[in-house]
Amino acid sequence: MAITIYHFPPSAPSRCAVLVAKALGLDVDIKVVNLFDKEQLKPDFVKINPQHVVPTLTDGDFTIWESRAIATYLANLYEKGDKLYPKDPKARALVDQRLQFCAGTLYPRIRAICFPVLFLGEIEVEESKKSSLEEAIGFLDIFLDENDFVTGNTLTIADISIAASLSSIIAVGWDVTAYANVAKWFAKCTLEIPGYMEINDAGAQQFGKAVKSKLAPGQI
Ligand SMILES: N[C@@H](CCC(=O)N[C@@H](CS)C(=O)NCC(=O)O)C(=O)O
Repeated sequence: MAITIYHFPPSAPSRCAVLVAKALGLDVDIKVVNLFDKEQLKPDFVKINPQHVVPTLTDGDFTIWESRAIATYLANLYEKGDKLYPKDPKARALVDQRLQFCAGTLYPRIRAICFPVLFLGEIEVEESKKSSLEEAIGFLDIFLDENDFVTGNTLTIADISIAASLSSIIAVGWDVTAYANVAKWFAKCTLEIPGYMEINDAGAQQFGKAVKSKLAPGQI
């Protein structure tokens, strides 16, 4: 059955879905939905996903969205081994917790800074939003104490989700060097996540450039 991912490279969640498909060695059809041109609101796409967000995945007649739900769906169905999304309940719970951390804490704090700049005309970032993001990156730094990756010493889909999110704000100019574990882990992810440069880097840079072009100087 053909798998299609509706994708927009500047979107971190969207890059996460495509990176996970790549890490699993899947041959997926990528259909770009340009959010800057509001293509997600076209009737054909809204028919597929009434919530009109990317990433959206179709696998034959099955449709799902939410990047981490896509990641776990793909790993559950198509992973040959059990490293990216371990089957052991405790190891899996830890991956799930880190995925939820990305969905519920890290990514929303990045979005709270970038969305109003990109789409609502804000040119300055409130200090409270900056400190809230610093706090989340600090939590990530603690998760990485004595670990190469966010759940231990093996790359999982949680690393892919978090790296995709964090790369967006790094591309805006956010400095993570004060968080030694995060900086080391991020550099490792750029080398070890399959297809990172090709799939993630250009999109993150495009996102960073778009946000920076609208921000007042010296904001980040
Ligand atoms: N929690 C979702 C976030 C998806 C999301 O908000 N996607 C944005 C781009 S980053 C989007 O498609 N926005 C278009 C819209 O809401 O119309 C996920 O992880 O997939």
